[in-house]
Amino acid sequence: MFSGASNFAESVDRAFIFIFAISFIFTIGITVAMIYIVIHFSRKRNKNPQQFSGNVPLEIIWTVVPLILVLFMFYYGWVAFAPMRKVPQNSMQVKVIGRMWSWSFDYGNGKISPDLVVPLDRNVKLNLFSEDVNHGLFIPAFRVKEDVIPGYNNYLWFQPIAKGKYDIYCTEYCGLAHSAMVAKAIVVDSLEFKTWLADLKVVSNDHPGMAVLKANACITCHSLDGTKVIGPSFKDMFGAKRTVLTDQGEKEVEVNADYIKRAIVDPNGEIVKGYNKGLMQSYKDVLKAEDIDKIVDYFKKSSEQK
Ligand code: HEC
Ligand SMILES: [Cu+2]
Repeated sequence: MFSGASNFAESVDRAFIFIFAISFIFTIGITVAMIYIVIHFSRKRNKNPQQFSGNVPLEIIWTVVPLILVLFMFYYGWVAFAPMRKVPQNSMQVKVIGRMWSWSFDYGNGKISPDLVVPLDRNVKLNLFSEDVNHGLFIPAFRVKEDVIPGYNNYLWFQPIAKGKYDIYCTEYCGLAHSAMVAKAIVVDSLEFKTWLADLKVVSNDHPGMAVLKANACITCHSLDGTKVIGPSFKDMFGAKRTVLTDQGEKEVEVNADYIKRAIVDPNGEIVKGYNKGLMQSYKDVLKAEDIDKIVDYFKKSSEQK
């Protein structure tokens, strides 16, 4: 029914289904009882109201039954949760860094990946660090979720039990592009993992400008495929016409090298019409001039090839 991909899936699902089933039964039961009472004890049928006081058997039932039910809930929850905080000695360690608004996974051998790649059937411990604000690392398919908090070394562990590609989300609202703070957890067999881990070259043959865009998380706000995210898409940008708002009013500009440099160094000087001011920060002190040249070159090339 549910496809869990880690050792925790079964116990977490059991707790979930148990609590869900009880809630479901009670929702139906309470609604039916309410409808029955409204009809059966209506004024039409009971001209003279009666007084009741106390009913010991009833009080015992509605105290003891819920008590037993919540104790079972606690039991199933505890059985699922306790092992999550006991990390096996032989776990492979990965350092996870969360920042506004991207994840990276550092394997300690020089390999830093934007996605979490893990070997099947191996225990994996994730050490969670934040560079700025609170984030939450959530891998639904593994049924694990922990807060990623600056100054507090949180962790989680799991053992992947099914190969595949699963979603990773951030579950603490961490600012504007919070919902774009996603990644993938990719479970591969151990041989494939070893090859992947040992390969320290940049695997893709990205344009150097693309590497700068990725490293600075520009593509959290700017898509490459034409969709509007928080900022305008980078697709076919070079040479296009833009209406921008400046302090002097609206004007028409062509996207060229100068415009792109201005947009990166002083993003609020000219605002593309239809977008908001103050969202993009200046990258004046972040990017070197040569990085900006690489970006400009990338935009030029990617807009030419159709
Ligand atoms: C927090 C979201 C965000 C991030 C991160 C971001 N931008 Fe932007 N960017 C925007 C928004 C919003 C606009 C439109 C408003 C404006 O013109 O300032 C924009 C506009 C632009 C424009 C003008 C686009 C056009 O179609 O005319 C360029 C070029 C640009 N950004 C480049 C970058 C680069 C390069 C980076 C990374 C170094 C980056 N942006 C990071 C939000 C972002
Ligand atoms: Cu976040």
